[in-house]
Amino acid sequence: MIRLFDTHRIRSVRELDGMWDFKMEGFDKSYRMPVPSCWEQHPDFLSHRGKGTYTRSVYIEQEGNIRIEFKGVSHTADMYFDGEKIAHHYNAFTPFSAVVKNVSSGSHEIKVEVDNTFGEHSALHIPNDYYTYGGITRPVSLELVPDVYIKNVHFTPCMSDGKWSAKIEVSVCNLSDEPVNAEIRSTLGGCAMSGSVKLEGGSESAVVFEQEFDGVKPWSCAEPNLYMLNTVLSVNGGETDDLIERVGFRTVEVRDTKIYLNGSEMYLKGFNRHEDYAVDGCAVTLQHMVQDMDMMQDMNVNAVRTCHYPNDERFLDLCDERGIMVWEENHARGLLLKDMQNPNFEQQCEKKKKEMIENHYNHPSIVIWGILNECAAETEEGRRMYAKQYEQIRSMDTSRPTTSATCRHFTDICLDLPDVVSFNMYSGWYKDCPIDERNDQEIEWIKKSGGDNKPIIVSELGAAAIYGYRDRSRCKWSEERQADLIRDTLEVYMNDDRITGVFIWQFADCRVTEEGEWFATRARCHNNKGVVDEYRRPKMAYDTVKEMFKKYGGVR
Ligand code: ADA
Repeated sequence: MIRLFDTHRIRSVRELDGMWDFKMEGFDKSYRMPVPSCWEQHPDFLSHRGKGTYTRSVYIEQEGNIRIEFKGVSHTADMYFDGEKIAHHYNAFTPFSAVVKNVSSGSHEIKVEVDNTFGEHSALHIPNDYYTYGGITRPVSLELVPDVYIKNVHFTPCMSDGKWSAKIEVSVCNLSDEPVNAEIRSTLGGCAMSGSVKLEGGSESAVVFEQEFDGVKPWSCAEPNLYMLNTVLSVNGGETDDLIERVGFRTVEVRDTKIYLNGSEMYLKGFNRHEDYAVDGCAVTLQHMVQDMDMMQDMNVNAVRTCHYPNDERFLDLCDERGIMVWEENHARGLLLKDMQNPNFEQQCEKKKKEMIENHYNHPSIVIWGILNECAAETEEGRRMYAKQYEQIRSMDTSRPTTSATCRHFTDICLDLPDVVSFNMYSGWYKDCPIDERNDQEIEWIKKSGGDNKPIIVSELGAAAIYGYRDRSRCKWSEERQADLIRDTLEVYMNDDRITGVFIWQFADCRVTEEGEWFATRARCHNNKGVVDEYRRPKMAYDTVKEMFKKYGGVR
């Protein structure tokens, strides 16, 4: 399943999930590997960094253009169709696609060379406090597209004078060499919008609708109303293509030190969640995504942070359906200036942000875009890159605020750049200091360092515990101490009117790399700060969070 709803009725779509042929560089054996999955699930590749090749055949019934889309390949892919290279893509967490024109009917071969090695070629996937898996880790689809097809549809809701309206941008591609006139018709609820566009051969263009919508209900945490936005493209009077998006009417505003959803002040309370599940690796199945969502909602969350990368769209679809606000984050974690000076860094970040926003733009649940978690915000060169990245986001989307989680306490020189200031703080864990005193110091510093009169989010707080380790001394690493620290920390942050949200680090234990010496502070080569372990077995802190998040509501 690619999304939690059908995105086409006219366009032919075939999902290519299933068993593919597989070979791993340096291994003589031939394998059959499930797609999507991580190759680490196979006994031969438990911790393997290398290059694997996936192949399968596809039968094309009628001659025409095909579009192959990968929702995620970890972490670099080279795609071939009948032996010809048709795409190269870096990064596990954003989708990519390729179009092949005039494919003959009959059997054809798709080959994907996948690389999860570390090195200068990879500025974002590096040894880290999470694991970079290998494989085709998210769903794959094959579409038959006409010469003139819909590339994407972006929906931007707006509330003015008590009335909902929206800007709808329909981007269209012309694969043929001949100019074409295309008719576009979009429908949402009982409203229909029509327009036409002339496309020169080999060009792209867009049709933009600005429309008021009477009688629609807003998307909110309490009532996440969603609408199907159905766009049909016609040529010479015949309907030839379509794209169905699912959207919501909601506004996100930052005013002074607060965040407002549809004009109501919000207090975001939730978890940081890595895409990592014991046996799935990062290829988290839909049922495990739903289990995660059910458990987080059982703990009374209203928000989730996709640390530290764009998530699988099916999880974002779940957030849309459940009224869970999302801080979606471009891929980067804990990069020092030397890492940010990798010659590939800036172009890899720029491309990933573009892919993240282009593909996830319509999710009403995404209420804030994040970048560069704990990167070199204390340096002038780092500041230049932060500023450039915020500028890129704003050039693509002015409907959502921006932020970045810092740990460069008292030295960060970028707090004036985002709309929302966020900081990671582990008072009582990494530093044995009074939580309230440390919080006062942090906020006073933020206000004097460019963050004054901005919303403040505590983007990470928490402590580690080994599942099943109980100790009456309540020592560190026991479940008791983790529960105590989370309770004491939330008591401070959720009672501080200067703070407008908290994200606990983290929902579930996740695997980390042995490289980079993470092993020394990560027992089991896992980050053990989950309130559930990697098999989603609750620790004592589960009930603490459930109690605390119930005690303090999401809307002040
Ligand atoms: C940082 C980082 C997280 C995780 C956390 C921890 O704040 O952003 O990814 O590494 O620390 O567990 O220490």
